[in-house]
Amino acid sequence: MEKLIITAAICGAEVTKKQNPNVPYTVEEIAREAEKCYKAGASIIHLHVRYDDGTPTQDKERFRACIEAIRERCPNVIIQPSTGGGVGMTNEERLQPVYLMPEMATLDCGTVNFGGDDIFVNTENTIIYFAEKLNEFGIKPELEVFDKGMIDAALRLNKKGYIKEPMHFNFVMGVNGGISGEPRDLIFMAESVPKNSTWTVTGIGRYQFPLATMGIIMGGNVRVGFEDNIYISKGVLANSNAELVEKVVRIAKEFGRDIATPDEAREILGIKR
Ligand code: KMH
Ligand code: ZN
Repeated sequence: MEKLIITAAICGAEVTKKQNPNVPYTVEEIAREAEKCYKAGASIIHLHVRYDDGTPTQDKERFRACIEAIRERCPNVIIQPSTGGGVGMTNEERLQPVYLMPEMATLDCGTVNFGGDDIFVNTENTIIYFAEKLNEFGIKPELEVFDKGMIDAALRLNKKGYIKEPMHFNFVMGVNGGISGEPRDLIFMAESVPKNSTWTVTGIGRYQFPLATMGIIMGGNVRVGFEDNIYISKGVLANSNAELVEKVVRIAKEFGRDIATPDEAREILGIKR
């Protein structure tokens, strides 16, 4: 089995300090959390950025500041900016970090309800437009799929040449409106991607560690972090994203799965620097 790639999604666009006071907002807080996660075993930082008051933004200069601050503390970690941003942002807003030429970025593969009146919109034309931008800049996409139909959408766009192989999927499971996070759901998702692709699993809320454990056993990879879950165990808030990463490392050790360094993750994902 390949080594385990751990991604830390340290702040997202929706979770707030009201829910967990340790959610990072400022450049300094984001860089500190990223460094702690890297030291704990994360090889990828999935990055959203905020203004100091917590407002989510896709502002290119804010991304630049956060990326530089993270690079100062951990020069080799893979930084994966979000092109999803926050619900309701325009395509051009969302695409801004791509112009900083990161080695990786997300590519959301369909529209999904996010609870209440929130809809995270990704029309087919949006997906194609974003895919072409990532191709233009040589950025490795992480294909964010919130449901099985989004895998099928990605495979169709692969056939049409918009998404290149080997594909790397992120199964985001347990979002209101997306696929649930039961064991049968992960098996269904993992069996639905081509054999030459790689995948990581993101369990939302209470699904985080059960799905992480399954991902470790099945030969997939794992994402944890405050974007997806704020608890280290039932009802107990995590002090840092790094605690969540450390827990994954402990589980992986129990099952004899070694942890990938950033360079090993690049090799596994086919990222050329
Ligand atoms: N915040 C969500 C609306 C991504 O990073 O690409 C979208 C999201 C997906 O988080
Ligand atoms: Zn995200």
